[in-house]
Amino acid sequence: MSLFDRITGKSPESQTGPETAASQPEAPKKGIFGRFKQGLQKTAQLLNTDIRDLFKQEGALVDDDFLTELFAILIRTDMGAGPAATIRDQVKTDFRGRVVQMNEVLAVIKVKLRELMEQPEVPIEFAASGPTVVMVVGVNGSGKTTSIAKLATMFKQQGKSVVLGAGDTFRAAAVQQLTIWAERIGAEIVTGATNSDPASVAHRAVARALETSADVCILDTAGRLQTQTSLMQELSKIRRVMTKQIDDAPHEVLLVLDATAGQNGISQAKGFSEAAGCTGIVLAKLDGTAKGGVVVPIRQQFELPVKYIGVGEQAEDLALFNADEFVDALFAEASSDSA
Ligand SMILES: Nc1nc2c(ncn2[C@@H]2O[C@H](COP(=O)(O)OP(=O)(O)OP(=O)(O)O)[C@@H](O)[C@H]2O)c(=O)[nH]1
Ligand SMILES: [Mg+2]
Repeated sequence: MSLFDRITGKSPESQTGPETAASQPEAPKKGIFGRFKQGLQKTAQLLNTDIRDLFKQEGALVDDDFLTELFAILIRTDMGAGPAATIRDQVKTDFRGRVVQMNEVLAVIKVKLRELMEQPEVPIEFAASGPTVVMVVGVNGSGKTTSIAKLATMFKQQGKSVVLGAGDTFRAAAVQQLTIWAERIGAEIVTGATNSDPASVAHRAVARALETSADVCILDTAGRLQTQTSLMQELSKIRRVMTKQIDDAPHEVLLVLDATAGQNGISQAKGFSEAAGCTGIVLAKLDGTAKGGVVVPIRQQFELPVKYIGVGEQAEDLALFNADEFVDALFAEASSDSA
């Protein structure tokens, strides 16, 4: 079984990556908690196994060693030293010198974690009239194109019509990747020649969305670093082109972050979010990491809500971020079936 199979519990037959396309049967739909659980399995495993190890059947004495060990476990989820210390200190305040059961400690950890990552659910905000224009940005390989496929799938499921713009004109393969997804999803796609101006693709994509009265227009962009000044300026040019056509476009600029990059990789994207005028975050690849705690520093460092999380490579592996469900999934046991 591949790593992916083990993470998702899906049989190879039920996988429908872009290459294997339309003839495959749809994978059974998971509820929202199921998706969180699936995506957070690795982090949940770390938390559950390691925290469980701290306890014997009769409970555990909350002493300095216990607190140090608990701190180390929390740090391993990449939540950062500050938040891990906050949680440890709460456990210390509540239980120091007492023998306690695991569930008592877990309850305190969960309450604190919820506080640390609290935010309301923030789905894409649709324009009052006309197409809603969404631009998707981020560093190379963070999961932009796949997240666009997932968002488009979600919109189609909501009965909306979607135009995709293949604004990553650097690589022919990037256009091809989005084209395959578009065919599979049933979305129209606007492309440009390799190395052509992405702003021109953006212009044509928005024009097409207006022409066809599409509900949503999503523009892919090439991966870039905040330090690449000319590439960052290119993003501004793309924005201007869109605004010329629709006053308040782009309505959303989503920054796609790679959860497997860990805390350092993510703090690099902070300047990016400001430079590109981002409105929200999509945290991709949470299923590939035990560092699901990284949502905590993201919530603390960015002035942006986490809108969606990516929990797999398939079109339906996207979930609206909900802090409470997220924390529950972090501590869900692998055996309990809540999908
Ligand atoms: N496991 C997992 N893999 C993901 C997820 N999102 C994207 N990927 C994989 O990550 C890799 C890169 O994804 P892309 O969507 O191509 O990333 P990108 O940001 O468009 O990359 P560039 O266009 O090269 O900058 C692909 O192999 C995707 O299948 C996710 O949520 N979970
Ligand atoms: Mg891409």
